[in-house]
Amino acid sequence: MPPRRPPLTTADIARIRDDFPVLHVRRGGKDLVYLDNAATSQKPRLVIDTERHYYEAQNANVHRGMHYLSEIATNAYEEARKKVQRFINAPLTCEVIFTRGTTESINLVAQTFGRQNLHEGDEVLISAMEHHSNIVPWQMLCESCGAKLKVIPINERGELKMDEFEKLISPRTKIVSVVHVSNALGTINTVKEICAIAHKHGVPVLVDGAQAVPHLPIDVQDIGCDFYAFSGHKMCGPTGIGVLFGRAERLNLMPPFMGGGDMILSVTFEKTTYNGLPYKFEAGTPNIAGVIALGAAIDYLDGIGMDRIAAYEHDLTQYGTQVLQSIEGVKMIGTAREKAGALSFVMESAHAHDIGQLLSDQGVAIRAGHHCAQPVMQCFGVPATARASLAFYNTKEDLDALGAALRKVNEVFA
Ligand code: C6P
Repeated sequence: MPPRRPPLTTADIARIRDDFPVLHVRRGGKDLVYLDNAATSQKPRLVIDTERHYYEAQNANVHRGMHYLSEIATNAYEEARKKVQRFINAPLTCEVIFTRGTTESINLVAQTFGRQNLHEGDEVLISAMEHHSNIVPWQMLCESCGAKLKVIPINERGELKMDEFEKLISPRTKIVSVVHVSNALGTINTVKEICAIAHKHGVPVLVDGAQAVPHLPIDVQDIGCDFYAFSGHKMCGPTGIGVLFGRAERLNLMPPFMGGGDMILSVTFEKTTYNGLPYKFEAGTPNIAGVIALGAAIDYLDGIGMDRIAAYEHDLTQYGTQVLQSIEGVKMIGTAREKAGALSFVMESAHAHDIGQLLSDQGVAIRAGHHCAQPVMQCFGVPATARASLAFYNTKEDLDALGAALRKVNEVFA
C-alpha cells in the first residue's frame, strides 16, 4: 500500500487550477466561476496536449497497419485501456470496452445482453432517480420484446427505498440497472449492497457511474457489479469517449453490438466469425485520440489521488449546502445523507431558468432544467431545478460567488 497522502490544501488547489486554461476565461473582469461539472468537466493542459500530440506525432489507425506510426498509436491506445483497468480495478484488460460514453455503454448492454436474455413478461428493474440514458434504452428494449420496466421508489430525501428494492425483484427480473451517483440529486447509492441483494436472486447489475467515476475512487471488484458505465468528458477527458466495464464471463456470452471492421475474425458471404474481447464490441475505427487522452486524464487524476479528491469535494459539498441554505427562499432538492457535489435547488422568487440566466450574467455557470432526469423532477413536483455541480478545482470562493449571485436573484425578483 502506498503511504496516504495529506489532504489537498488551498495552495494545492491554486496550483491545480493553473492546469486548466478554461478556468481563467474572464467574465465581467473576473475569472469565470464554473459550477456545471456534472454536465462536463473542464480539461487540464495534460489532456489537451496529449490529444494534440497524438495528431501531431502519432496519428495512424490502430490494430491495422504494420508501419511505425500505427504501432505507436496502437501501443498508446492499448496502454490507455490498461490505465482504465487499473483505475477502476477491473480484473482483466479485455473487460474494458471503449464506447462513445455512458449512453452508448448502456445501450450496448440493453441491445446485446437485453435482446439475448429478455422475453415477453420479463422485467428490468431501474430506479426513480435514473438519468434518461438509463431509462430510455431499457424502455426501447421492453417495447421490442414485451418485457416490463419496474422502478425502485425514492424517499423525500432522494434516497432509494432499499426495503422496497428487494421486494421488487421477481423470478422474471433479468437485470437491475441503477445509477451510482444521481446527477439531479447528488445521492450516492449503496451499489455494493444493491449488487449483493440482486446477486442473491441471481440477477446481474449494471451501474451507471457517469457521476461517480469523476468524484470517488471506484473499484468494480469491490462493488461486485456485472457492468459499469462511464464517460470520459466528465472526468477531465475529451468528449466522445467512454467506457463499459463488463465481466468477461458475461461479455463472452453476449452477441456483438455493431458489425464492421476490427470486430471480426473472418468474413465470408456465408458466415462471419467474431473477434474476442474487447474488440468484439469495438466495431470500426475508434476514437483513438479520445482514448489516449482519456488515459492522460486518468494519469492526471491519479497524480492528485481519487481519495484526496473525494475528501476535498466532500467538504466543498457541505460548504456549498450551507451557502445555499443561507439564502432566503432556497429549497434543496435532494438531501440524501450520502451525497456527492451535485447541489440541486429551487427558489421561491424565480424559475430555475431565470436563476441560470441571472447567474450567467454574473459570471457563474450552473445548469438549469430537468437535467435529463424528468421522472426525478416529477417525484419532487418541480418542473426544473437549478444545479451547481462541483469538481476538485472548485473553491469555497466559487461557492461564495454563487451565494452572492443568488442574493442578487432575490433582489431582482423581489
Ligand atoms: N448527465 C448532466 O448534466 P453521456 O451524455 O453519455 O456522457 O452521459 C449520460 C449520463 C448518464 N448518466 C448520468 C448519471 C449522467 O449524469 C449523464 C449525463 C449530464 O447531468 C448531461 S445530461
